[in-house]
Amino acid sequence: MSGYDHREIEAKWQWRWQEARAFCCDMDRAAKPFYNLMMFPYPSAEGLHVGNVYAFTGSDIFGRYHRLKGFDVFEPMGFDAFGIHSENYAIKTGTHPAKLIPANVHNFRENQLKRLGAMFDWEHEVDTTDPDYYKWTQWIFIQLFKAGLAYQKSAPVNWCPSCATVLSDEQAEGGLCERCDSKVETREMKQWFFRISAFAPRLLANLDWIDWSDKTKIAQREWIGESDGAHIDFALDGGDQIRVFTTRPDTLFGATYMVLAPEHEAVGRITTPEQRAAVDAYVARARAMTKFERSESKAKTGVFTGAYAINPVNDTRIPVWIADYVLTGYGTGAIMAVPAHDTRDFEFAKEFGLPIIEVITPDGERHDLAEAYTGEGTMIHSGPFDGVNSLDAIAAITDYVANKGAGEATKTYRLRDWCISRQRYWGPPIPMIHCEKCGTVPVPDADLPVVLPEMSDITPDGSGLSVLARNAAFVNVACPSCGGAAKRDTDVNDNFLDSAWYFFRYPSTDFADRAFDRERTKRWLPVDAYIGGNEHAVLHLMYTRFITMALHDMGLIDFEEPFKKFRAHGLITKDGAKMSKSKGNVVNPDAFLDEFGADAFRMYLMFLGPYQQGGDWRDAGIIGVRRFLYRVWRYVAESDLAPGLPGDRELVGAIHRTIRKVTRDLDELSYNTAIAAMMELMNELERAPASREAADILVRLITPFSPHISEELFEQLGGEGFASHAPWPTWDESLCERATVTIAVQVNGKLRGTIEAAVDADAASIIAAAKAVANVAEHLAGKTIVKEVAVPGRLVNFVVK
Ligand code: ANZ
Ligand code: ZN
Repeated sequence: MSGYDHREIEAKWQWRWQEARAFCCDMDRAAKPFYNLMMFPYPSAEGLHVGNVYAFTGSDIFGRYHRLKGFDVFEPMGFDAFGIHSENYAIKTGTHPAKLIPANVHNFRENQLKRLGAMFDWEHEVDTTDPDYYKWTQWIFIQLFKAGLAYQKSAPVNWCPSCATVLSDEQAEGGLCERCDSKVETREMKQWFFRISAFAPRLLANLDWIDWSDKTKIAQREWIGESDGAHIDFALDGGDQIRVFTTRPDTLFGATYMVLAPEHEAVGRITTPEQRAAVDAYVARARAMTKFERSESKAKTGVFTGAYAINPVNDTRIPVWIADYVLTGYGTGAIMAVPAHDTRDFEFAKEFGLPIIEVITPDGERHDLAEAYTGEGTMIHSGPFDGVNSLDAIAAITDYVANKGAGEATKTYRLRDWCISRQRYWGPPIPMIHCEKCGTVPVPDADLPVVLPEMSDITPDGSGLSVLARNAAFVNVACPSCGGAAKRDTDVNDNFLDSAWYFFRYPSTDFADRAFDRERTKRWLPVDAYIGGNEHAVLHLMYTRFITMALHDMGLIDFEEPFKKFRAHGLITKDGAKMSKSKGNVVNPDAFLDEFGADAFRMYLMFLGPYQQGGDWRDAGIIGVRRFLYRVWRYVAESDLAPGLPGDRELVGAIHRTIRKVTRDLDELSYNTAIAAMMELMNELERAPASREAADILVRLITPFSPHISEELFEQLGGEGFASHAPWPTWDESLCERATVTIAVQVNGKLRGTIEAAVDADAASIIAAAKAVANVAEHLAGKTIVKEVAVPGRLVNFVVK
């Protein structure tokens, strides 16, 4: 592949772009700002993963395409460098993270990211471990605290014994630690929370209009978990009142007992002396189980409290039980049990011999139920509601209860508050001071950042106390409010807070005195396009939306959704299998960058399959793409180019159709089909003498995918400036139409008419067109067609009887 030396070309253009600041925007004056964001990486010691390169390339292509269409594209990059991931690695290797991380960042930036040919604007880099950055992470924490959105409470939290820290619900999905896969335990601990649950209705409602990947929206909807139902108040004998949440108010007449979560605050109060010992023992046992164990446990267990409640619609006295199948922290932590129509209640009632009363019948008959009937039907045993359809009874009974002052319609959400404190070292210290006299006081702005102190031993000791608690010089401080002796909070933030606001910082990195500048933010945000992995659907992407809404409500910004468009990319496998270090099948980007160059690497990654679905990497595949680039090179740089477009009308049509297709595919991130179209065009072009204009268009079409070779060829063609800045080619719709031919239409071998059809129109379409010709239709009328012969481009013959 003689003249195409990717090493020389790629180094040359990377250097020129940097020299010319080719991808820096005028941050204060850009007329057509387009903020193109990708998920910034963890600077791991292993270096950039091919999955990172896949994500970045797809996003960069989108950004480059918009640059070519005339937008001022801002494409920043940075490092999500705090967090357990880095810290665990540092502990394992015995290198302090403060040493390890800067080296990793350097390697990522200088040896890897800069070679990818992306339009990164390195003048706006962020590094979350930089005190100039986390000063503002802490400031945001304080703003949330002042707005009542950050609070401390003692609660059962997810505890990872191996990471020795608490985790958020999102990081402990399914009961396993997101970082190390250990089984998560439940511990009662005092922690900091963000009040994300208060935003649940808005987080849900906005999903209806934001332009995001469906799979991401689905995951968020499920995680928010809205349930429509009612609160119903049950009076207890002793004057107490217990509120339940139910999605089935229609079944209220069938409530035969009540169940409280073992942790319910009323349990101690209402338990009768005779039941006390059994209840206490059960509560202790339930507390020791994790909520994942509780939700999975099959056998129904529980204890009677000795108390009775009154069903507000029929004044029946029903017993109050406690059982671990009712969870604390969801709904009200108390339920009315309707064994006839709820599966769990049915099993429980059978186990403990509690009454089962059928109130909905599918067929008007009464049944001896062998299992709960959970469907709809006609109301029975329901007083004034008998005979009503159960679906109508939902609203009717809710109203009835509301009129009696015993409840109301409501919605409940599964989304829990975000547990934000971590008992670890490698994160921004929580900027709070605890004073015996003044309570919890935020660190004054002038004292930010609270710098993470240097400590040589950062191993968590499993006590539940933070690493920082071992540092007396850090802990002891004067109270900002009264000046008395006080103590710093010794937890650090969850590293998901670092990444929940980084896109606010990028445009404003040059402002030392504010987290984000109002004008800059107005110009550049919300982000126009964000691309990243769907594994962050309920973590990062939920948190970013929460922080944005909170900042909006504080009046600091005028939008409440951070990303106009979000697309989740797919995952790539290696020879059909998931890539993993243990299998030894991880594709190392460096080797391919060296051997084939960034251009071929980028294009091959995008050619693996539909970008939003992913694909399978095969080492051999990249060779084909590399060969295609060489063919482009040969056509443009090593042929005698005749001026203008090719003389052949068909070829001109093919060129215009390709421009149209590639453009439309780029809009949809359908990169693999765009590449296939360019390859097909190459086949066509090679059949005719090379043309200058065709060469020029080809070079511009490949620019977003393979920018270095494109720059080199653009220069050889005498282009002004950079190919990366040249206008995107446009197509002429009239030239896209395919040339047509006249096709004879025969009936039993006799010419009965003609049609005009595209040269390559297929048999089915020309047969259909032929039947529509009036004279042909007349000769077919009333006859049976025995055979249809179609020779595309030539003739159609119908054999009839
Ligand atoms: C009576 C009833 C009758 C119920 C019936 C269901 C069927 P989702 O859809 O998941 O929101 N529930 C309420 N709070 C609970 C808690 N803290 N722990 C366990 N279960 C709880 O489920 C709502 C239903 O789950 C509620 O409606 C309640 O049982 C139960 F035929 O109330 B239902
Ligand atoms: Zn004080």
